[in-house]
Amino acid sequence: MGLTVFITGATAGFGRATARRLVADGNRVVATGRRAERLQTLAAELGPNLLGVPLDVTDRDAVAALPGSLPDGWRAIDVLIANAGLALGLGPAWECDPLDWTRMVETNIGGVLGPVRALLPGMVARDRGHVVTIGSIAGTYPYPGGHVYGGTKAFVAQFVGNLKADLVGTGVRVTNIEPGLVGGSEFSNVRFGDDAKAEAVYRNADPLLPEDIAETIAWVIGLPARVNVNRIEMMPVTQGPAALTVKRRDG
Ligand code: NDP
Ligand code: 8X3
Repeated sequence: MGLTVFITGATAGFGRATARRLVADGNRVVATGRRAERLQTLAAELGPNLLGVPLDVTDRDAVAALPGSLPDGWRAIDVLIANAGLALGLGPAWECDPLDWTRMVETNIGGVLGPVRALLPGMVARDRGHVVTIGSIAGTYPYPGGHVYGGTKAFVAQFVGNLKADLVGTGVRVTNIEPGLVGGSEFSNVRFGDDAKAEAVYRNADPLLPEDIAETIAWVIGLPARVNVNRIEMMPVTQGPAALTVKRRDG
């Protein structure tokens, strides 16, 4: 029998690609996000194994009401994919809008903690389940302009490690997937608020695609129940870490 999977941020990018992939694999998916019309379109495309539920992950009451607020038959979630997230801006820390920092923290940290806290008790009680979070290489490798975005993803990586420590001895698994450059999503459009600037990020770079992330998630949740993949770092072959920088005062 297929799994019941709950995805945050399924209206675009990785979340939508993962919903498509997991339904095609014979699972049932609760697809969430703020843009209800996109969820309706996805439900029309994928049929009865896709349940669209509008949800803002920063809405604490709505998140805390999970899974009881879901329809009968959809409440025993086997897999949570805590994917919703965003970066805002790429300027230096001292020039950014402090409200952008707040939104990143509330979405990328609060928006992971809320669904995990709401759905984990059921998984532990059933002694089976899997929490998959979407971190980023930005949580490991600092880069100019990454400040709070990278900080939120570092939080997610450490949180998942600590969850693993709590879950030892249960049948619940936890995995943080940490991608690098991925095109074909709205990530950079949201970050820059400028489609031309977003397009330039990926031009001639042959980035990863959302389907590559979906493939990785499908693999990791399909492994035998004894296997816990703690973290996966993935980049396109065109990307690598930069050397440390030294700014000389003379010359
Ligand atoms: P997209 O912008 O394409 O998708 C982001 C998704 O998150 C959308 O479905 C959006 O839905 C949802 N979302 C944003 N804010 C909220 C909110 N408050 N409540 C509910 N849903 C929300 O980006 P990606 O698919 O590229 O990114 C997915 C995840 O992967 C993010 O966590 C991102 O940080 C991470 N990531 C992305 C990389 C990349 O290069 N693209 C690389 C590494 C990690 P809606 O607007 O409808 O609410
Ligand atoms: C998204 C990848 O390199 O823009 O997490 O931070 S990056």
